[in-house]
Amino acid sequence: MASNNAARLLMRAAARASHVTPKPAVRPSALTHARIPRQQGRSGRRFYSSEAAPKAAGSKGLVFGVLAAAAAGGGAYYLYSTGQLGDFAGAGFSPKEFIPTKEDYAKIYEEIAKRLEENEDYDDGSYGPVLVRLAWHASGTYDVETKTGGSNGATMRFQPESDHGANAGLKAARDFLEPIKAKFPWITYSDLWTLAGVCAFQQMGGPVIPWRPGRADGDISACTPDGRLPDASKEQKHLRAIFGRMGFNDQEIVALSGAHALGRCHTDRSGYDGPWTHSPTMVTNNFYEILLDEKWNWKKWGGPAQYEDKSKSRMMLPTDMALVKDREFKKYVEKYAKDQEAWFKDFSDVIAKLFELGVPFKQEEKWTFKVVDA
Ligand code: DDH
Repeated sequence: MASNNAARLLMRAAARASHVTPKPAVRPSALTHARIPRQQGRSGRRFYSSEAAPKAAGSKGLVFGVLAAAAAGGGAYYLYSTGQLGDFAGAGFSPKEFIPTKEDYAKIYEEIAKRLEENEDYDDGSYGPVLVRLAWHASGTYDVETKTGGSNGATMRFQPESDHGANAGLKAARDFLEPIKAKFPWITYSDLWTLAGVCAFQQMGGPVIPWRPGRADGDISACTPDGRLPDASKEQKHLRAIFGRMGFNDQEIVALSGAHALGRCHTDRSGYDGPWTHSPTMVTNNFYEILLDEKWNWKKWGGPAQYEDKSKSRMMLPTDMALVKDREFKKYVEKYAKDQEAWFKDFSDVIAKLFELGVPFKQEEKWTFKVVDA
């Protein structure tokens, strides 16, 4: 994506990586050898507030419930009020039937995009990576056999799912989206979380991802059992079992894993530590490049077993390394390392599929949203 937005992101990533004035012509992979300092002491810890969890659908304080209507096209929504509609008078809708259009969802996309970097002290300066992880963890619980789990329902709002080990730290993403949900109460949490994932990925320089609305929020009874998301300490057999249960093949597993170009591990969330790449707020195929090109050693520390590169500034999980240990997986790692466009295309297809697992859409048409110059 040679957009201005991508160029801007690249410059910021370079600035963060080197603390020198960025040169606009730097290629993402050229950042590979720059060292990004661990942001000790100014991480996002303060953001996982100890406030009460967002109120659950059906709970006493909920102002609106939103029900996807059975109407053809699935675009009609009805708003139910508990008498506080006046609070939302400024939000531009009335208690009547409200049928959101693509433009209404585009407004939400824009709002998320504008706020992604509102707090430069949060992690590497963007909520983008943690929003992508929220959308993935909401969707990756799907079980193709029982047709349970998936993004429909947004059941991570409830305990026990919010407390599942794999979801540690995602409160930061859910809390980030609360003011947006308050401003646009007609969107379901499950549509909002996946739209936020799409928005974050695109805004960080990734490919366009088709998306459509139609997810309904579930209740606590739809929470999925613990253990449906991957365990980072495991290897290829586990990856095939977990992603196979969602309905993904080897190529799709490898394509999805490239999302680890983004973000970082946090010792107080997963226990692991550090970013995968030197440009953690920018979507590139750098994850595959360094997986192949760098020399990875076990990190000597008291934490869980993970790999680090020679400069000790980047990390890999055991599940990441499985992608080059396994011959079938490695073929795709090599392909995506060589060809970012091929990865962008495959990633767009597979993430769109992931975000739609198990959703009974009424709307056939998928929409794409333009990258916003935020
Ligand atoms: Fe991941 N991921 N992920 N991941 N993931 C973590 C962070 C992020 C695994 C484990 C971890 C995907 C696949 C896997 C993102 C996106 C995606 C962390 C660190 C662990 C651990 C959490 C923390 O400490 O904050 C494992 C295991 C797998 C696997 O087996 C394949 C996929 C498929 C995606 C995706 O989006 C499609 C992102 C983004 C992050 C960075 C989050 C952040 O806050 O930064």
